[in-house]
Amino acid sequence: MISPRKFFDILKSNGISFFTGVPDSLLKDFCAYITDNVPKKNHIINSNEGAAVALASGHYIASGNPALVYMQNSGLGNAVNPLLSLADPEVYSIPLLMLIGWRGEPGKKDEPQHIKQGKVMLDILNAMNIPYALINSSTENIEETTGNIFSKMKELSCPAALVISEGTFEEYKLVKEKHSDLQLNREDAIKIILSELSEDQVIVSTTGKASREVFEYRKKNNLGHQNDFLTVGSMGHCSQIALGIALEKSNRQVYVLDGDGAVIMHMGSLVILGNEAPENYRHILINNGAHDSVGGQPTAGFETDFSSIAKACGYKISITADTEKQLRDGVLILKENPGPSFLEIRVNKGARKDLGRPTSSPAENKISLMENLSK
Ligand SMILES: Cc1ncc(C[n+]2csc(CCOP(=O)(O)OP(=O)(O)O)c2C)c(N)n1
Repeated sequence: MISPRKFFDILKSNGISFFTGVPDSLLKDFCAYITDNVPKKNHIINSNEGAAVALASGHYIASGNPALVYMQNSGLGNAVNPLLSLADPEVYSIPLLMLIGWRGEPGKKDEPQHIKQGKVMLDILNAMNIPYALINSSTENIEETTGNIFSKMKELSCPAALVISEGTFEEYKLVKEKHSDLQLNREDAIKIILSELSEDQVIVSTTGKASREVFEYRKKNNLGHQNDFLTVGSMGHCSQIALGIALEKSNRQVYVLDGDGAVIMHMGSLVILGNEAPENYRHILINNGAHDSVGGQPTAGFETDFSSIAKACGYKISITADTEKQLRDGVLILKENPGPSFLEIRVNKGARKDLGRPTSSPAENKISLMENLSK
């Protein structure tokens, strides 16, 4: 194992002083270390991994210094376009170092959404001609391994990567942790929303703990999972999955339970939703100002006026709530009025330690919802 501080010092000795990316649970201790120890202007938690590659490119163009871009391997898909059409040696030839958390590493137990990504990740890097090195808890010569990758990155003036296995970093607890003092947390909000809705309303929930909490609520109340689509992967896309359902099934109210990190990741979707304007569409944003599911790193969620954005995009109703009463009243307004409507509920970050995971597979989840929708 390596301490986040030691790894940070290795990067620093190789000239890295600018950091950007999207957090990952395997990198959470390193992300926490840089949040505490890098000035805010030199560490930007970005909307998505492609934006982070572009920001790192701009940084290099202006400073001549490569930046570090951290991400979960799920984010490689978001980054492929700017990696190949901006930073690639056959285009602008921009050196940058990616730190990629290897979820779904073959031979290790992981969730269904990570298995395929984990299996093909090195092939994707190979296909893009991106030099990389693997680092895990028993790598002894991290300094040398990192130094070699830096040399290749500089020599070829190209993106390069360090692929990080689970358990590589020692624990680091964020000192500058921001705590909000709101009434509810995400799971409280989910319970309240679901308890206010009737049986036939379709729920599409976002990536991370929100979907696990929806699953647990249904299980605990013996309600079955046939009304829910749990978006276990494809972060930022649950609102478009819901749009696809809402446009086809205009007789069903469709509720999206979204996260601030996810909405920020693909915010362009709000423009499309406002333009398509399906009356049966209700978008609920559970804003905890954090990437709670992967370590609680801050988002710009509490600094963003989402309800004004939704209104400007064309949503017919846009409400904010901070308390249980405001949330219940808000859900009632959504239920009784034509959409598309938007409700933002601000909550504290954090989740139960014993939160479970869906016990049925994504494919089973899809089939039971499809059967239900076809009735
Ligand atoms: C493209 C992509 N990048 C990163 C991740 C890792 N990831 C999973 S959940 C999550 C945080 C989501 O934050 P938010 O939407 O605010 O929901 P919260 O976890 O706070 O409930 C992240 C970064 C991912 N699954 N996919």
